[in-house]
Amino acid sequence: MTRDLTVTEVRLTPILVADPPLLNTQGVHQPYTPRLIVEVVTADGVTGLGETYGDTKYLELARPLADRLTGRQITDVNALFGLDIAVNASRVDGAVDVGGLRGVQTADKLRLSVLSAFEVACLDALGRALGLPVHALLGGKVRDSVEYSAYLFHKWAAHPEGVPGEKDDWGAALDPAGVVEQARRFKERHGFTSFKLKGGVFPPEQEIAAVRALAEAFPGHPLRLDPNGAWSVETSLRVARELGDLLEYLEDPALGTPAMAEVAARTDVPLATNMCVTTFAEIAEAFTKGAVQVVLCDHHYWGGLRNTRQLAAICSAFGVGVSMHSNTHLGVSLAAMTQVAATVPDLHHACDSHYPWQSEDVLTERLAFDGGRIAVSDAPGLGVELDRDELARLNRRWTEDDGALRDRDDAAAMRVAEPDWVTPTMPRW
Ligand code: GKR
Ligand code: MG
Repeated sequence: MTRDLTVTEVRLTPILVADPPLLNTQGVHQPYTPRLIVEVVTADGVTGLGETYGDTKYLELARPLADRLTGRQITDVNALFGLDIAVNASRVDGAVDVGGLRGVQTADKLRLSVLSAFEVACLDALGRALGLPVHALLGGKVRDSVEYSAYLFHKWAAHPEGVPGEKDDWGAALDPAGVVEQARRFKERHGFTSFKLKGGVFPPEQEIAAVRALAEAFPGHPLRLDPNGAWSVETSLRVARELGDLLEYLEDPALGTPAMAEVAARTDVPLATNMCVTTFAEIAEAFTKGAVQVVLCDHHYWGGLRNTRQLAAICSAFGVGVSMHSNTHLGVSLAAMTQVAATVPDLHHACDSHYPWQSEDVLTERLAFDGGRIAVSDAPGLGVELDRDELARLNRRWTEDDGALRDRDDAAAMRVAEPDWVTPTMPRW
């Protein structure tokens, strides 16, 4: 049977998704975070789904891309990456991404972050049209489930008074005991056996104590600590000395490749990053200097599932490990992460995911962690279905917002509680 794989429509739906008050070195998560859902519809009426960051600058780029994609084939993914989409340079604000803690911001990276959602949507549509899972389009899965780690955060019990937002039932975690309690709940609810603590929030001594408490409560479980570059080289080395035996890896202790290389040269603790190697252009320097031992890929900003596989191949050639970074995301992205992770042979660390923190989703059925793992779907495409009512509800929230929450800004959210808060200068400690 001949199929018509021509794209007849691309729907872009910006949404605001509830997010708990999770603390990081820049501030705190806002009560709602912006995401963008992309739907690519073919002449045959097949719809493919993609998801990416939903801040204004991503949306502005997605709109012309949606127009350009219409009329093309969903199989034309390589050409999609060649489409000439002008990036508004004023939207690329400097060397370090303030809100997202995701490394350098370049026009190309912004473009790739948007393209990735279109790539995933095309692959989902193609898989649905052919009756094949996305992993089959990427060469096939090499595992039946993908392991994720529990992503622990210091957090407040609730967003500041007077701030609209959804309640969460995780409670506060502002000291080592609170972190251990949170980890217990992650384990009870989802079966995770590997834990990552977001650091850079409290002075290193407190975060060292939290990791020690985790090691005592969960002996033998892999542990990681990620202060998002908040420490100097000397502080990083001190933490490495104190926690060396307990850590699977230390994630972005110091900011930037030169500092990471200096730390790496003076410790045996492996260093992971989603901040100093976030684009193909950054690989050569970091790998030559031995700055990182594990790259945490994020298919959004690396430019999709096929680029994720390319990155994994490069890492493997250099003997560098690969795993996955995550930012606040919904089930469409988790399904995409799982599909591609299933195809990467050298994936030896549990991937990160914020998903357990998201009480809302746009799927008819939430993806479930079992023993900390997500089963790799063999259903056509990504194997997930859109809940249109929920999509519309979250889009209404975005439409009704006065603009304050349409761009993630963790420092602004922190200022609600601490009016004098300014984005800290790194290194903080
Ligand atoms: O969501 O607060 C957060 C994280 O700090 C996130 O923004 C980072 O990009 O999770 C990320 C990381 O691993 O650095
Ligand atoms: Mg990180």
